[in-house]
Amino acid sequence: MRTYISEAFDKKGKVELQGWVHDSRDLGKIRFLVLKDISGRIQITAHKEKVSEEIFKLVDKITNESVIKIVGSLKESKQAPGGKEVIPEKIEIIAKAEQPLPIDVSDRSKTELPKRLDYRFLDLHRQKIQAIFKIESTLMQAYREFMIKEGGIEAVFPSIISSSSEGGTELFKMKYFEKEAYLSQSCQLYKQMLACSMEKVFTIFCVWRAEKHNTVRHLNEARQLDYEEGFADEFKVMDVLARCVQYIVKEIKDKRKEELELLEVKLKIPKIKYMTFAEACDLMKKHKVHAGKDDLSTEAEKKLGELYPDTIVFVHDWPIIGKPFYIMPKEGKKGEKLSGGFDAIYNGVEISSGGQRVHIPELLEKRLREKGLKPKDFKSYIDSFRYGAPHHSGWGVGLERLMTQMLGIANIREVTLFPRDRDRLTP
Ligand code: AMO
Repeated sequence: MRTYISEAFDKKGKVELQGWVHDSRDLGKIRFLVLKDISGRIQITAHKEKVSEEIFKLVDKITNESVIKIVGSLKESKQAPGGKEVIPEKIEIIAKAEQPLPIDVSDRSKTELPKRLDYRFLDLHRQKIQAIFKIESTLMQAYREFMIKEGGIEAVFPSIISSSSEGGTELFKMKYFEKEAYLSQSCQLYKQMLACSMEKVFTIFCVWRAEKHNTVRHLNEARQLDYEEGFADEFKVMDVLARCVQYIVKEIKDKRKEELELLEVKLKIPKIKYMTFAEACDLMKKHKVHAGKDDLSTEAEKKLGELYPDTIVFVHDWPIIGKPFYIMPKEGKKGEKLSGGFDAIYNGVEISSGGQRVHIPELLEKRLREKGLKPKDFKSYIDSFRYGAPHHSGWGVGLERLMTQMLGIANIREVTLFPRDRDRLTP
């Protein structure tokens, strides 16, 4: 029966291990292999005098990253990492790895990201890369746990839509029998409809955006953590978001210590800061940074990250002109045309946007027209607010953005298993 490597360190006698050959060394009369599986690594030591000739020869032939099954006895060893090694008695090559490997998968790999992504399946043999996706898995689990504790209902929404949910641009068009349809830009309209009956809803949703630019912060296929709550204003849901990210970070700190260490990341539970859009603009003026007019500029987001490190900065009371049709307009103290919309900036990048929604059909029709969209294309969405729909608010967090900002990783592709960008459609 197979023993996982981490468990072998607590055992004595004979074990059967299965895994990948991470490395090999030839010291003449001694040959070493490093075997790895999902639980750890162990040294396999073959002395010319202590193993059969057949095994000694076979060890020589095994290429790095090949999959092997090995039966051997465990032996205490001061030199071996972890204090134990395995003396092989039987080795079976389950799957030979062709040589040369197309990318360097050693711990100190120097292969550049685009090449690594071409061979992502092999890149995933690396401990550091696995650490990223183990953390991502814990992030998603923590998100679900938090939301369930909060009383949320997890929902699944359609990925084929008939009209834009985030404005008229950036849609991937597709043929849907005799009709034209689009890949979903967000689950915005559906989560709103659901919050108007089930109050607290959440989902992890895949979104498609046909943005032509190739940046380190954008993907054409991304994932969002979405939340929507009935009877809530934007301040209520900003508080939910603040606690949610703090919970996620705490869970990762507790459950992914080894992975964080491997990635050399010192995670801190984020602090929370609130400011209005006008206050953010004043702050930028003071620091001589271009703030942006209806939207915060990339430089302004970066500056907020410098001024408030390890902090989620909520910028609210956003000018309505800079927000989508579904965001509720509101008037500022001096009659400014503001909104119930907000953005959340974390370590210099927007990780989320959200706000209070328009739940009044006539106002929604007006807002759609103002954005150059046709109310008739949104009939069922508008109708959903005609028969008893409370005010409601929500947000969407970019899963990959949260990962990059939490781990201090510059390129969003690094935290995406199989990224889709302007140039990349495989693997
Ligand atoms: P928005 O379009 O701002 O809002 O998206 C929400 C969050 O998703 C992430 N994100 C992206 N990440 C990578 N690549 C992209 N191309 C990309 N686009 C967006 C960002 C962003 O903050 N429905 C609303 C949310 C809401 O109001 O509930 C929405 O989609 O982190």
